[in-house]
Amino acid sequence: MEKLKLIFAVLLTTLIVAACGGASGELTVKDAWARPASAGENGAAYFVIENGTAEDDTLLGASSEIAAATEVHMSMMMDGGVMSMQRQESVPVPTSEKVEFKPGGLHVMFVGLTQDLKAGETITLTLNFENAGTRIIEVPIREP
Ligand SMILES: [Cu+2]
Repeated sequence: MEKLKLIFAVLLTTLIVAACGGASGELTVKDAWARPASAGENGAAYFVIENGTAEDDTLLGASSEIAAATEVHMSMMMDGGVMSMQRQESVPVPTSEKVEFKPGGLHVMFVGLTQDLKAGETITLTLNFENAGTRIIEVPIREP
């Protein structure tokens, strides 16, 4: 039953994309980078998601093997000028739109790094999307 549903969803997606010429037809993640940090600290990664498909998508979560937990956060300025971070259960990525993860806004947070993040090295980050599925991205570490 689940399989049938999946096949139907794939067919439907193909039809919608075929019917709508302009878009690139893909969801892409680009311009990824992460801050240098030491084991035991928290780290953060940033990137840009471009939804070139004809359907709205949703980022459902992130995972990695370099930290105790990998969470999607949003930084926001609270009353009194204090920055606060809120965990996001999901992040909408509407069709034909870009969603930027950047310092002071959305980010992927590595809570409790189990290894150092050194500038010049690269880490692997897995992003899970409702429609686009699993995306494994290479994230270079560099100074902001
Ligand atoms: Cu955070």
